[in-house]
Amino acid sequence: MSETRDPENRPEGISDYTGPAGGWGALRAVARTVREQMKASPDTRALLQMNQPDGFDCPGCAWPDPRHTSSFEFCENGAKAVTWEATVKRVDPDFFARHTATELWSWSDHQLEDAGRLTEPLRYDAETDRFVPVTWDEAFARAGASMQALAHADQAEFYCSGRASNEAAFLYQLFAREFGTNNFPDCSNMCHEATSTGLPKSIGIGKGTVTLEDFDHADAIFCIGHNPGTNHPRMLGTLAAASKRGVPIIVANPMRERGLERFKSPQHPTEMLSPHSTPLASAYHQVRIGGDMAMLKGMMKLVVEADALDHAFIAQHTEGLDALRADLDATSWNWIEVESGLTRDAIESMAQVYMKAERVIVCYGMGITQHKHGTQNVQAIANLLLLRGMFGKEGAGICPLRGHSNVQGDRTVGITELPTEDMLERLDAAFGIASPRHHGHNAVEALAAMRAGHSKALISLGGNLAVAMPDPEACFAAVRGLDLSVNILTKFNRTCLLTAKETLVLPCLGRTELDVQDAGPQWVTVEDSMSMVHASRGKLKAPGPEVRSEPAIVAGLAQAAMPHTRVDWTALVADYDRIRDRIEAVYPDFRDFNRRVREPGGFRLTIGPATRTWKTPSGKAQFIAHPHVEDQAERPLLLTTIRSHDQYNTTIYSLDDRYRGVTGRRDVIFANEVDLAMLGLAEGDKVDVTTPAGRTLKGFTLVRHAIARGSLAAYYPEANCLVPLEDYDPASGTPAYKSIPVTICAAA
Ligand SMILES: Nc1nc2c(c(=O)[nH]1)N[C@H]1C(S)=C(S)[C@@H](COP(=O)(O)OP(=O)(O)OC[C@H]3O[C@@H](n4cnc5c(=O)[nH]c(N)nc54)[C@H](O)[C@@H]3O)O[C@H]1N2
Ligand SMILES: Nc1nc2c(c(=O)[nH]1)N[C@H]1C(S)=C(S)[C@@H](COP(=O)(O)OP(=O)(O)OC[C@H]3O[C@@H](n4cnc5c(=O)[nH]c(N)nc54)[C@H](O)[C@@H]3O)O[C@H]1N2
Ligand SMILES: [Mo]
Repeated sequence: MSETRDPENRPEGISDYTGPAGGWGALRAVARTVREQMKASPDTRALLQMNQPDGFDCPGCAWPDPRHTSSFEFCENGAKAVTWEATVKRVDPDFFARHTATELWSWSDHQLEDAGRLTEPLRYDAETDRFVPVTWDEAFARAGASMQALAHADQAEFYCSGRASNEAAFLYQLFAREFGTNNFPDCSNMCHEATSTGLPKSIGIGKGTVTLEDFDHADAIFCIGHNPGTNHPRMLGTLAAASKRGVPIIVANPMRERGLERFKSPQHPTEMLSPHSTPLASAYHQVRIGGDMAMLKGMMKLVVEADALDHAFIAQHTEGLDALRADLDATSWNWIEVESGLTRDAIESMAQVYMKAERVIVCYGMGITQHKHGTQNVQAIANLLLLRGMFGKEGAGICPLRGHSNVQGDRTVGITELPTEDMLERLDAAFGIASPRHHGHNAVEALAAMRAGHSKALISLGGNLAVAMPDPEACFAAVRGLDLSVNILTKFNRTCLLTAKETLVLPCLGRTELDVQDAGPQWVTVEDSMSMVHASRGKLKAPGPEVRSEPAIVAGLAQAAMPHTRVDWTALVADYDRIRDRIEAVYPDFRDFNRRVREPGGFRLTIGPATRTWKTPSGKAQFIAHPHVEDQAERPLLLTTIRSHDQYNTTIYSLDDRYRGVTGRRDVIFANEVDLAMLGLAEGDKVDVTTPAGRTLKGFTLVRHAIARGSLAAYYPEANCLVPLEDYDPASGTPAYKSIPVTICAAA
C-alpha cells in the first residue's frame, strides 16, 4: 500500500502524503536508520531499553513515560535519536588527518554529523588547518589557561543544551558560579523561555501543571502550535487513546500536520493490518502565523459573554479579571478575524467545546513561544484556563511541550542567568563559595556580548549554538572572534569549525552509554515535561576508551580553570550519589533524592497549581491583560520556521520530511495556493525571500501546502539567515523564529 501519491507536475521530490502518522512508514524508517547507523552491531538491543525502568531515558524528547513501563514504547524518532548516538561510525584522529577544517566547512550539517562519533579530545591547529588529537591533560590545561587569562569572569559564557543530565548540569552551574559568572545562555532561551517567564507571573511556576494520567480524565484537549507526530511522537498514543474515548481534540496550527490528524499505532497489530487508523483532531483550525493571541482573545470574549466562568474559583484564587474583561470588551471581532485568519464561527465552535467541558488540557509548543509576543501568548493560554478554573483538578491544566529530554531539569538544578538569592545562598553554604549576585546573559545577550568583543570564551555543554541561533553571519563571526571555544560533544558540528584563538573539541558519552567512575557504574537523573524526576541508566559500550562522561569533563575543566577551587570535584565525580546529595542540599524539593529516585518511575517535583497553591507575590493566580492597538494596516506575509520529520534540531538525519511529502530536499518554501495565485507565482517556481531589512534567502522552490493564508513555512536552520538577532520577545528573550515578515518574488 503506497502512502504517497505523485500526481503530474509536482516539483522534484514533492508528492502528497496520504497515509496516517506512524504505520508501516514509521517501521520502515526505523529499519533504515538501524541499517545505516548501526550496521550489524549487537547494540541494536539498546532500542528495547529505551524508557524502561532500568534502561535509559530517550534523548529524543521530554514527553513522559507511563509510570510503570512494561512494554516497549515504540517511537520512530526516538529510534533515530538513539541510532544516531549508537552509530558504529567514528570521526577519529585519522578522519581529521584526512580532512582540513576548510574542507569540512564545505560539508553539509547532515554530512558533518553523519560522519560519526568523536573518540578523542582535539584542538584546532591553525598552521595545518586541522583538528589534532591532544591528551585530556593538555586539553584541560589549555582551556584552563585561557580561562585564567580572562580579564574577568563575566567574559565567559557557559552554554548548556537540554540534553545534559541533572548531575552534569548541576556541576556545570557550580563551575560557572565558583568561577564568578551567571552567564548561562541555554537552549531553553530559544525554546520555552516564554513559559519560564510568563507562567510564574500567571500561576506561580514556570512549568506545566498536568501529569500523563490527567490525559485519561480530560474531556477536551487543545493542541496549539506544536507538531507531536514529529517532535513528541509518543504523545500520539496518548492523543489516540483520548480520541477513542470520544474526547474532542481541537488543533490550532497554520499547517495541516498529519501527526495531528491520523495515527496508526505501530504497537497495535490489528490496526497495522487493517486499513484503519485513529483520527486525532476533531477540529483543525488553520490559524494565521502569529494569530494565536487574537484567537485566544476571541475565545475568552465568548466565555466571558456567556458567563461560563468558574466564579467560586475566580473569587477564591485569582486577581486581575477586571482588566482582562476591559481588554476583551475593547477587542473587536473584525480585528480578531483579520489577525487570526479564522472566522467568528470557527472561534465560536472552539469556545463551545471549551465551555461544555469540565476538564480541559491546553498543550502548546514553539508555535506559541517563538514570537515577539511569546510570553503574552503563554499568559493568554493561562488566562483562558483560569476563567474556568482549569487548575488543581484531575484532567485539567496547562501542558507546554518541552524540547530536549532534560531541558526542564537543567533549569531546575540551576542553569539560569537569573538565579534567586535563596538558591545562591544555599549553593554558597553547600560548597563554601561566593556566587556572583548580578544576573548573567541569556542566549541573545551572550551572542551580543561576543559580537561586541565583551565576552571572550564560550564553553558549550552540548549544542550547536551558532547554527541554532538567528543570523548565522553575525553568530559565526562572534564565535570566530573568541579567545576560547570549548565544545563538549558527542558529534562534531559546524560550531566547532568556527575556530577561535584556542578551540577544543571534547568527546563525551551519550545517554545510552555505560558510565564507569571510581565507585563503579554510574547513572544519572532527568526531569520530564511533567516534572517527573527519574533515573536513566546507559548500558552500551563507550565509542572509544578516551571518551569521558559529561560530569568528568566539567570537573576536569573546573579544576584547570580554578586551581584554588573550594569544591572536591574528584569526590563528586567518583560517585554521582554525592552530586545528588548536593542537589538535595541546594533544592529542598529534592528531599531524600537518592532514595526516592531509585523507586521505579521516580518522583514528582512540587507543582503548586496542582493543589491550587500560587507562588505569586499576591498568593493568587493572576489574569494578565495584554491590550493591543487595532489598526487597518495591510498584514505582511509571515514566514515560520519548522522542523522536518528527519531532523533533531540542527542534526539533520536525512533530507526527507515524510509527513509533508518531501523527499531528498530541504530547499523549499511551503505556501498557500491562493496566495501564490495572487502573487502571480506557482508551485515549482524558484523564489527569493526577502525581509524588510534586506535579508534574503535565495533560490528556494515553492511548494503548495495546506497552510493558512498569508503564511509561509521553511525549514530551520536553513532559514535562520532571515531572522535578525534583535527580533526577540522582550519579556523572555526568545528569538522570533516563527513570525518573520517577508516578501517573495521570482528568483533573480
Ligand atoms: N524528532 C525531533 N524531536 C524533537 C526535536 C527535533 O528537532 N526533532 N526538537 C526538540 C526541541 S528542542 C523542541 S523545542 C521541540 C519542538 O517541538 P514543536 O513545538 O512541535 O516544534 P516546531 O517543529 O518548531 O513547530 C511546531 C509547530 O508550530 C506550528 N506553528 C508555526 N508557527 C505557528 C504560529 O504562529 N501559531 C501556531 N498555532 N502554530 C505555529 C508549525 O506549523 C509546527 O507544526 O521538539 C523536541 N523534539
Ligand atoms: N529558526 C529556528 N531556529 C531554531 C529553532 C526553531 O524552531 N527555528 N528552535 C530552537 C530550539 S527550540 C532549540 S532547543 C535550538 C537547539 O539547537 P541545537 O543546538 O542544534 O540543539 P542540540 O540538539 O542540543 O545540539 C546538537 C549537538 O549536540 C551534541 N550532542 C548530542 N547528544 C549529546 C550529549 O548527550 N551530550 C553532549 N554534550 N552533546 C550532545 C551533538 O554533538 C550535536 O551536534 O535551536 C533553536 N533554533
Ligand atoms: Mo528546544
